[in-house]
Amino acid sequence: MKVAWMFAMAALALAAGCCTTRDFAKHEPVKVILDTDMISDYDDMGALACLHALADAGECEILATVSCTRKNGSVAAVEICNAYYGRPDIPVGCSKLDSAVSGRDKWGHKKFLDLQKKYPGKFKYADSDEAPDAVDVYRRLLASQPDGSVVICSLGFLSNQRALLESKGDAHSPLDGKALVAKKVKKWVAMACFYPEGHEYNSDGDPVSSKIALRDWPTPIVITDFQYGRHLYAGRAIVESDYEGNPVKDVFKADLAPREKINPRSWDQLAGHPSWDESAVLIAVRGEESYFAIENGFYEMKDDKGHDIWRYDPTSPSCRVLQKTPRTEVGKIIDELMLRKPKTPWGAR
Ligand SMILES: [Ca+2]
Repeated sequence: MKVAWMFAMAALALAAGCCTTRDFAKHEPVKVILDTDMISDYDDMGALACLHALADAGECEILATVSCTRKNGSVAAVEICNAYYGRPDIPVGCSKLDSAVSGRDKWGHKKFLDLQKKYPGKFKYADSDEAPDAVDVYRRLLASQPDGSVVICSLGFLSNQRALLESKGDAHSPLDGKALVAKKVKKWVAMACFYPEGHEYNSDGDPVSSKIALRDWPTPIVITDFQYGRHLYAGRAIVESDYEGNPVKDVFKADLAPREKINPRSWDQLAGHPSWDESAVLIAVRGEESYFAIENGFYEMKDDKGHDIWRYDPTSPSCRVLQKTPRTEVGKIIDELMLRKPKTPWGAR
């Protein structure tokens, strides 16, 4: 088994090597604010793991990690992952909007709460509502960064983007939210929406906020939608690894369907779980043209219930991604990143 595992690791490294060792680390680290839900699904945790691995490689700098969901263990799950990767001091925050999705009793949330039992002392905010206001975190970090330098990567509901746009000038900056975003944000990469037309979980959860955020955002938006990530699989490799004390493995192991339950129609497949959120992190750090074809256009929300529509327009600065590199190859790149061990796990020196 161990020999088979080593062969599997070597094959993954070989498959991903052509893409991980090329020019990605040559550019200045991309400054990223990650916005996650961590309430039910767990591709968020895979995405956060990829982001830390890319930070370890010098490809990005993680400015902040905030939650768009409330009254749950979302922020603590993020803090535990940040601590595991040796970055316990990354600023965290949580939405304060009444319309934000909230609760500890949602499907799949137990695995995030279980992390608090397994890793005591590795988090400050057992309940996400105890964390600072995500808008204040956004405004503080954005105000402190060079103009046009920050990439926002959202993996969940669009509540924080709406609240940020509607924020007023404060001690961090006299600019209102929209002006601050226009000045500091290079682009917003969002895992959201169902194109060319339909409904999707992230854009449906707080639909009025989605509509406002997508309508009023003043810089380019890159959308990786439901359709792109649905058949992009990763995560089996870390579940079947011999890693111990790894919160990313813990979360994937809790919910990934076992091999014997896989069938052609199941959500999970032999390679793992749909990697919607991991695709957003790859786009945020390595760019939308790294492994993806892009189609420029505009998004539209037809109503206040999250009905997504994509309008093709080659003159638009915004785009959605489509397949370029085969999804099986992108999945291997994600697995390789998730399997990288932290430079300084739990901050050990
Ligand atoms: Ca998510």
